[in-house]
Amino acid sequence: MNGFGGEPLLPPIGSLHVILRIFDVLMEMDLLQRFEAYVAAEKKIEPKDWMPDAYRKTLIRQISQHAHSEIVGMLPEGNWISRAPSLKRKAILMAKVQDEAGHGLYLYSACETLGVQRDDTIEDLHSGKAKYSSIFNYPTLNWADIGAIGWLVDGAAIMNQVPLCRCSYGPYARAMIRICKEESFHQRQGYQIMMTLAQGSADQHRMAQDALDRWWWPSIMMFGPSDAASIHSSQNTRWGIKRFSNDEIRQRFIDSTVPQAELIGLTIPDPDLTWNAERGSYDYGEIDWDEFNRVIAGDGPCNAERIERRVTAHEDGSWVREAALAHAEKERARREEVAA
Ligand code: FAQ
Repeated sequence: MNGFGGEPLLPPIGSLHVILRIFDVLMEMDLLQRFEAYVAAEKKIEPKDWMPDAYRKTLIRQISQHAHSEIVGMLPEGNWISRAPSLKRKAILMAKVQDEAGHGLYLYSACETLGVQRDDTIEDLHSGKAKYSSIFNYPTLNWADIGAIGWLVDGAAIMNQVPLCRCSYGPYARAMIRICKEESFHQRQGYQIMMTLAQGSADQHRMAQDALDRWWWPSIMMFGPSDAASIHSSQNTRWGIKRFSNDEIRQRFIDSTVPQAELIGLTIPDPDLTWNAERGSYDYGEIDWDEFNRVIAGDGPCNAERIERRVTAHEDGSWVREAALAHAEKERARREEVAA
């Protein structure tokens, strides 16, 4: 293991157990101080650098949950590939769902650089031990929901993820750069669906408004608990993982989305939404935190269905993983034969 930026760690000295222990503690304190200074100087931590256990743990937690969200997030949209209203819409949606799979793969890979096995991470999702974004536990009832997901859910994802491009952990930050570029296409395709519906027939306009009514509050909840209730925020901000608080990013999302709704003639379903000229921001109504807590505890409208679909897909795909491993083994044996 290295120090930071590839510097070697000092070798331990002394032979007595107690001296070694004291030395270990001092070295750990020194490393922690140097780690925090390194992060504060906006330098990236790389997989082989020393890092506090809690930093590694919180990154594994966040990145794996993020990966699970991308993969579970394919399900509500995947439901609509066969029912998209035109060949063009079908091709676009298929590409988007494939992008989400790609995001999941970059993120599982970033997570593996922290020393966890992908199989274990996926098992944590299937057993209910690991969370994934609350938003994907809501049903997609009609085509307008696909527009609302792109516009609001991808829009919220970008708002949260652009700051993550500056995360102190190199592999996560780099993965986020590409993911954000793709998410901004997703947001635009969703908004374009909503715009088409909102400017279409009266029934289509109603569909768009109904989708906004159902997806608005769950989208607002995506940013996580209020700052007062957020348990990881202060430490993760200090470590350069989080750049803005949950409430700050939620507010930015609301401020940028309200004019987009107005532009296409839709109404945000919040009677308390008012422009606060003093703050230069919208004031908004009370979020139903009971609903949020129920959904993240596994009791949302689609939690059971989503996990069941994921487990079945994983089991159905076992032959692909076995074939890939057999192929890799064959290639390895062939290379050894040539080298011998
Ligand atoms: N859902 O102390 P905090 C997407 C949990 S990707 C479920 O504030 P933190 C792309 C949190 O994990 C969407 N659980 O936590 C797409 C923690 O529980 P734990 C996913 C939530 O980490 C679009 C507890 O509450 N994006 O949409 C949620 O500082 C369309 C306390 O919370 C990411 O994962 C929630 N909404 O801040 C795909 C971005 N919120 O772990 C398909 C990366 C909070 O102690 C189609 N993650 N919790 O058991 C983050 O930025 C952060 O983890 C936050 C939470 C901001 C989500």
